[in-house]
Amino acid sequence: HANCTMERTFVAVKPDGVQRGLCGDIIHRFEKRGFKLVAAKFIKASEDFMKTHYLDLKDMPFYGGLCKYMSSGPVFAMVWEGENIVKLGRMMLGETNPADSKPGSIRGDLCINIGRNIIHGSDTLENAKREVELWFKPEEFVTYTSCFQPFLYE
Ligand code: IDP
Ligand code: MG
Repeated sequence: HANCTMERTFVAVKPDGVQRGLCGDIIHRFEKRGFKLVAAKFIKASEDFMKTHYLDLKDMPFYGGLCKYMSSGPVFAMVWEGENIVKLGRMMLGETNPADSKPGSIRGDLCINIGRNIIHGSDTLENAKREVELWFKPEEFVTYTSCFQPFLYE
């Protein structure tokens, strides 16, 4: 994998996904694809923290409700690593609206409503960097070698 570009992306199971017992299914999909978990924590974020996370959406009518919902219960926050993971991760999530998400995607398989779409994933490399740094301190990353690597990357 010396010639491929490794990326990191921020993924979080939202409070509805946690309550519905979907953390395992979601983690399993990223594991099975071959991605590498490099940081994870189970936390209840504050409303102010979620306002920072979703700052890009501050002018949207759903911003207030979104930040309340995201801080209403625990989220499972993770950083996953792999080749092209920002784009591939978004494809695994499906569309923002579960109604537009294809079966086989996380949202297309596991949820119905845009305001309860169970999972967050960074949409660009730039936002991934920002979100990873917002949610995790450097010492929260675990450095290890995945034994799968030579079988996942040419
Ligand atoms: P994304 O999560 O697919 O990146 P964004 O447009 O960044 O979608 O919106 C962030 C989150 O805000 C969505 O995942 C969803 O929970 C919520 N959201 C987006 N659009 C609507 C809406 O029209 N009504 C209610 N909630 C929305
Ligand atoms: Mg987004």
